[in-house]
Amino acid sequence: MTTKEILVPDIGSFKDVEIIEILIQVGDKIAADDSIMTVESDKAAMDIPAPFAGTVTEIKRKVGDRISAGTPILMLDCSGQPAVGSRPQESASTVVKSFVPPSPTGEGVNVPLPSHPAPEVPTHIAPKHRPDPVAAHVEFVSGKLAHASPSIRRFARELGADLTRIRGSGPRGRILKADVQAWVKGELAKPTGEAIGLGFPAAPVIDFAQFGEVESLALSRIKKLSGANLHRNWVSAPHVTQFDEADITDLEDFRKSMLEEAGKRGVKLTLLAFLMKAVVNALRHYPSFNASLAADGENLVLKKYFHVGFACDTPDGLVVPVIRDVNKKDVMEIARELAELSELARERKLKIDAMQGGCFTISSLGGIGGTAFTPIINCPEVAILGLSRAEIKPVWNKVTKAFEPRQMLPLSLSYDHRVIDGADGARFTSHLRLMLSDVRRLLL
Ligand code: CAO
Repeated sequence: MTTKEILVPDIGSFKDVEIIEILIQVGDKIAADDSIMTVESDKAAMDIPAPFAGTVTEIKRKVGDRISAGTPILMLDCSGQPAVGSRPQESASTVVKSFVPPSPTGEGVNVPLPSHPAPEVPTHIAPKHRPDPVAAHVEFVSGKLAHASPSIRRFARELGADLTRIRGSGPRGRILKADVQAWVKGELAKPTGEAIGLGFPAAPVIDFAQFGEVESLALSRIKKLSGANLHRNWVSAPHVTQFDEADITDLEDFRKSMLEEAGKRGVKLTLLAFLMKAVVNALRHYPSFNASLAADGENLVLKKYFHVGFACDTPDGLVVPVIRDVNKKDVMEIARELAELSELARERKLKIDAMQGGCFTISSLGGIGGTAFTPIINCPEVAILGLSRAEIKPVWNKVTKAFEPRQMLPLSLSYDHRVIDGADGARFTSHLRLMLSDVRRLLL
């Protein structure tokens, strides 16, 4: 066994520099010029390459130690290596790459290229290894500087990882090998939503703990699923939200007058049940709202059935049960089904088919509060109706020429502008206003 002690080669002005990373382990078989460790001065990082091939038998230094030219760093078993000793250690080529530490506010800001001294390159470096004075030490993409040692840059390059998108967990935010590996794993695990070619810049990875105490809470399965769908729907369908108000004073009087009778039949007669009927009436008048874009993007599939979904808030997140054939059911039956499906949803007993086949969705936040919101279309449906809290407001009566207190229900209709024009959006909510202002019309 021919064991050689490896000393730090002449590294120019790099004296008493700190080892920031050891890139090999005892037992590793390394080739000549493989990086052994990375050292860092206050203005540059540098990889120390192996002068010959061999097997590492001992590592004499650890991360944090300070070294200069001549410091023993490694024992290398060079048995069976033809080139052993054929190349003086002093002539080992050294790849020098400097970095510029990221500015504390550098993210997303168009940072100008820093003017800093060219790295001091040992004179014995072979020309092919001489780094470009700027390009080799700075990853400069999208105005962000990455702080990583040359070996990590090489590693990232091999994996096709963009260092500017990786947050370093090392000292002063330096990117470590583990950061690159974690980033690549994260990228591979991402849903393939990027298939629709949106080309968003990645959101910055922020360590919130640096600002104060934090706690990590896993998202529920429903939240993860609905989140991905909501995101896709929001970006793939051009949304427009039409706001309106419906006078439900008479409807509410009627509903309240029926509460006792409904109660005797075991039904909680809610406003939402009437809204379902009013929506189906409007869908009949405006068939493009009861439609989906065909996959070819060239046709509209008009539906002759009227299945209406309703957003239901559960402890695990949002689900959308669907009431089938609303046109064939009376308000009592709808109210009963609303209650049954909501209960099943909250007990996590809703079957998949109870959430399929919807033509249109109603999202009611009226029981909670708010004046208006922009609901996200439940694609492939083309419209969704949001309901906010009904309030008594002064409304001008043209006949009596006086303000009257009326109960007004805020409507927020989001629609897919690829399918529905703004004029039809306004017509649809006007139709709903008409239906809701005179409950008798729902019978027609
Ligand atoms: N204005 C004023 N009061 C309203 C109202 C409105 N628009 N809508 C409901 N209310 C009242 C009800 O009359 C009821 O009052 P009482 O208890 O005095 O009878 C109370 O608010 C509670 O109603 P509710 O919300 O339990 O019942 P509902 O039939 O109106 O709604 C359901 C059922 C399932 C839609 C609802 O429970 C729910 O989950 N809403 C949240 C939906 C949601 O999260 N949407 C957001 C989706 S986008 O993220």
